[in-house]
Amino acid sequence: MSQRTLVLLKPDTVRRGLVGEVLGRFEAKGLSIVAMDLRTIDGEQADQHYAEHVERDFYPPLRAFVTSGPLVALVLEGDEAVEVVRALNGATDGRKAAPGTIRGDLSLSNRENLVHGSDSPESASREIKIWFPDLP
Ligand code: RTP
Ligand code: MG
Repeated sequence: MSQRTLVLLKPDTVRRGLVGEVLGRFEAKGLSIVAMDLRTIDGEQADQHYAEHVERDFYPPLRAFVTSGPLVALVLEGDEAVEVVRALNGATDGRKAAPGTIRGDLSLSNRENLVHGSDSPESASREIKIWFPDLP
């Protein structure tokens, strides 16, 4: 079933010049870009996006990281897009993520792990509203 999912190419992806590499993997898989924007977010938008994590110990450095520079926000669409993107991204910790995944191939960090993908269709619709409120 065709789905939409919210993807972030986090500030480390932009800083490291890996936007083309990472975006290319999603495109090569067959997912369509429905919306895409380079933007720098403030702490309030980070809190909204990561509402489930704001009370966690790891949140303050995560908040500092995601607000540290421009990121690329995307809506991708395709068959089972939520699960497909999570599989392409790999495990959260780049040191443990399987080779062949974006994080497994390109990240050595548990925080600076290059990408975000919505974790369920419900999260995807919540996050898409936050990032692209005008998207039909
Ligand atoms: P994401 O939400 O970014 O797609 O990543 P995820 O589902 O794989 O991981 P999640 O548990 O939702 O964590 C969100 C982001 O927080 C950072 N993080 N740091 N212990 C730590 O220092 C820690 N744990 C998670 C990562 O940037 C992770 O992607
Ligand atoms: Mg998550």
